[in-house]
Amino acid sequence: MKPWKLSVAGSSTVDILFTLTKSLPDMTMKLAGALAALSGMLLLGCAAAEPPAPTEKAAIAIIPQPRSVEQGEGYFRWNPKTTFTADAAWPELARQAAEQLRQQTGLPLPDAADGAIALIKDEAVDHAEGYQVEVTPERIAIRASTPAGAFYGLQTLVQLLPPQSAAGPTWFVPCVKIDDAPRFPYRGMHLDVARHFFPVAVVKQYIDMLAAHKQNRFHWHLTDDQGWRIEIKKYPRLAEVAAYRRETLIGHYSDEPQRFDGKRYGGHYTHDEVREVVRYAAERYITVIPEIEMPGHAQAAISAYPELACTPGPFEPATKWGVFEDVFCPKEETFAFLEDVLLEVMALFPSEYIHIGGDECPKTRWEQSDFCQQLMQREGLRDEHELQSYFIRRIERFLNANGRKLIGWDEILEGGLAPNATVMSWRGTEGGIAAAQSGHDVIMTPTSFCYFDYYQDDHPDEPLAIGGLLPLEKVYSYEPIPEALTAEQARHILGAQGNVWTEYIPTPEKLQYMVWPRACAMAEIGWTQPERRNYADFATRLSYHLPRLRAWGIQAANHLDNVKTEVLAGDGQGVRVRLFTDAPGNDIHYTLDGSAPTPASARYEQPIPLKEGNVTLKAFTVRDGAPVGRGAGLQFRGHKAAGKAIRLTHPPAKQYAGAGPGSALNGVMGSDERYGDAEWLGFEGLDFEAVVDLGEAQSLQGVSLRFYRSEGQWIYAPRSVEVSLSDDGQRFVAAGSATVNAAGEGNVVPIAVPLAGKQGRYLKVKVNRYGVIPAGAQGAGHEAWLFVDELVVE
Ligand code: TNX
Repeated sequence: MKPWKLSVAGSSTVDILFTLTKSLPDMTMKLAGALAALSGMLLLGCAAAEPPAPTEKAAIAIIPQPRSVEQGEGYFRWNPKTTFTADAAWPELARQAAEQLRQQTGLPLPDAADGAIALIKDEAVDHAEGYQVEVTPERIAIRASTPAGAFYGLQTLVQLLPPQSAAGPTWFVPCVKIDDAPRFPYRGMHLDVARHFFPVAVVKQYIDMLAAHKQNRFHWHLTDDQGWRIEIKKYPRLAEVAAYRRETLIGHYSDEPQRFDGKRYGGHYTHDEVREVVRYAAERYITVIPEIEMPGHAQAAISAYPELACTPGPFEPATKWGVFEDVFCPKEETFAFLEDVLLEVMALFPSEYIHIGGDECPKTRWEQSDFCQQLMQREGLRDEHELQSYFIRRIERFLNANGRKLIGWDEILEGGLAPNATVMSWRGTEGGIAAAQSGHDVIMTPTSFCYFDYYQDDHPDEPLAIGGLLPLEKVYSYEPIPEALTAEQARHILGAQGNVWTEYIPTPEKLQYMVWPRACAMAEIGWTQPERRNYADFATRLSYHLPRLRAWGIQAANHLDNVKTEVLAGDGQGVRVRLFTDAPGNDIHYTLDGSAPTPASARYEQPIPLKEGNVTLKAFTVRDGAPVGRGAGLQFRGHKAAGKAIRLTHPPAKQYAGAGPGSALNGVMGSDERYGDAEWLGFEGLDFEAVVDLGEAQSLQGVSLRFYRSEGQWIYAPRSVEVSLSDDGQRFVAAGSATVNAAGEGNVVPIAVPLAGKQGRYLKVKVNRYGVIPAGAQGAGHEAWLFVDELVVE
C-alpha cells in the first residue's frame, strides 16, 4: 500500500483552502467547497482532458474497520458531472448527505433522478445501524434500511476518498464492496465542559468527528465543582454565579507551591444553544446524554444556592481540581431544586438516559450533619453509603416517572444500586462486572484504557496532562466484555466510551491533540468485531487517516513514526531490545554508546542483545531519507539477574502487566513519572513474590527494588521486603529483609536488602504490600495498588 500523493498540480488552491478551513472552521467549509468547485469548473473549462486513473491499487483505510471489505479493480471517477440520488423516504438525509459530499469534494454533485451516487433504502440490510457500500466504475450505491445506516455508509464513502484530490476536480474512488454493522449499541465519547468551557462551535466540531467515526453517544459533562455550564431558568444564579470561578490553577495540581492565574473564568450554554447542539447531534445520529452531577462535585451549584449544602457556607466555585467535601445535602429543598433542574434538562434533551454523576462524594459533611444523621435513622439507613444510595434512588424514581433512565458512575453501586440504573464503570471493571451480574446495563469506561486526559506518550515534550500513561496501542487493546461474565451477563455491556476530563485541557487545540487519534481507537472498539481488530493494521490505516483528520481541521497527535522499544526478557535467554514504529515503511538507525544516531549508524535488523554493563541505546526513524517522529533512548543497567528466568507467584493486574514478568528482570527502570509504561508491574491487593533462577550458585551482595507511589491514584509503597535463597529451588532459607521507608518526596521509593556475600542459585523476593487505604485518603477502604519496576541483583 502506498499513501495518497498529496503534492499535485493545483495544490496551492488546496493549501489556501486548508488554511482558510483551519482558521474559520464553521462557515469556511462551505466557502471552501464553493471555491474548490469553482476552481474545478474553471480547470475543466480550460482543459477538458480527463486525468488518468491511478495505476496503483488504492489503500482502503476505513476507521472503524468494517465487518467486510472486498476490494475490486479500478475506480469510480467522481467529477463535476457526477450526479446524486437519495431514496424519497429520506428527504432530510438526502439534503444533508449531498451537502456533506459537496463540502468534502468541492464538487457540485447535482441531484438527478437516477444519480451515479445513490442512497438506497433496502430492507434486506438487517442491522438498524448497518449498511452496504458498493463502488463500481459506473456507480456508487449505499444501501441501508434506516437513515442511520445510510448515514454510516456515507461516512464510509467519505473515507474512501483521499484527503484531497490528487487530480484536480476529479476524485477517484476505489472499487470496493463493503458490508458493515456495529458490534455495540452504545459507542460513546464524553466531554467535560465544567473544568474548561468549550463554546458551541467547538462542541459541534467534536460531534462532527464522533459522527465521522460512527460514534452514537455524546456524554456532555455539564456541571462540576469548578463550574455549572447549563442555563436553568428557574435558578438564574447558576448561570450568573455558579458558572464563574475567581481564578484557575496553573501548572499541575501537584506543583509546589500551587499557582493561580488570577483571572475570572467561566461561561454557560443557553437553552437555545443546548437545543442547537442536541439538534446538530441528532442530525448526525448522535444522542446527547447530559450529566448533572450529584450529590458530589456540586461546589459550584452550592456557591449559587448555599441553602442546598449541609453547612451555611459561603462557598465559591472551585479554583483547583480534586474532590471537595461540600456537597449537596439530602434535604427536601435539595430534591426540589434537583427535580426542577432535571425537568428543564429533560425538556432540552430527548435522550432516554440522563446521567446524574454519583461519583466521588465525600461523606464528611453528612457524617457531621444532625439533619443527615436523623434522616438516616428515620429511613433505617445504616451508613452514609446507604444515604447516598437513598439519594440516587429518589432521583431515579423521579427520572423513571418522567419516562427516563438513570446512568451513574460506578460509585452508585455503593450502599445498594437503584433498581433500574445503568452503571458507567470507570474505576476499573469490577463495578461493571458486579452491575452486569446483577442484571443492570453497563457502559465500560475504565481509567486504564479510556481516559484521554492521561498522557499518550512518556516523552518529556508531551504537553501537561493529569498523569497516567495511555498510549494509542493500549487504548486499542481494550476489550469491553470482561472475561468474568457469562454470555447472558455480557449482553448487559452496552458498549464503551472514551472520557475527556479537561482539568489540563484549556484550549480546543489541546482538546484535539488529546482526543485524536485515541478516539479513533475507541471508535473501533465500539464498532468492529474483535476478530477484525488488529493494531498493526489499525496503525497502517491510521497513517492514511491522519492527513484526513488534518484536512478536517483536527490537530491530532501523531506518534506513529516514533521509535518504540520492546525489551524482551524473562525467558532466561538474556535481554534483547526490539525497535519498531507503528507506521510501516520506516527505517530505524541506532547507536549503543549514547551518541546521537545518524542515517549512517547501524540500521536495525533484529532484536539487539544487551549484555553486561551499562548500555545507552539511542535510535531514530528515517523515511525517504529524512528523520521523522521522535527518537527513543533506553538505559540498560546490567546486573546478575538481568535476562534471567523469573516466576511470579501472583500475576500482575492485566492492565498493568508491563511487558510480562520479565519486565522485572530486564535491566531497564520504569519511568519516574508514569507507572503505565512497559516496565512497571502493578498488583491490586496482592503481594509481589518472585523466584529468580540465576543459572548457577553465586555470591550475592544484595537486592534492590523500586516502588511507585502516588497515593491520590491509590498507589502505595509496600511495608517490607524479604529475600531468601536456595540451591535447589525447593528449600529457601531467609537471607535478608528490610522495612520500606516511604518518607520523602517523589513518585519512586527505593529499597535495598543487603545480602553480604551469601550464596545461592535461586532467589525468592517477597514484597509485603501496604494493605487497605486509610480513612480520609482517596480510595479509603480499598486495597492499595503495589507497583514494582526492577529487581536488581548484585
Ligand atoms: C475522576 S471519572 C473523576 C473526574 C476527574 C477525573 C480525572 C469520574 C467519575 N470522576 O471528576 O476529572 O477523575 O481523570
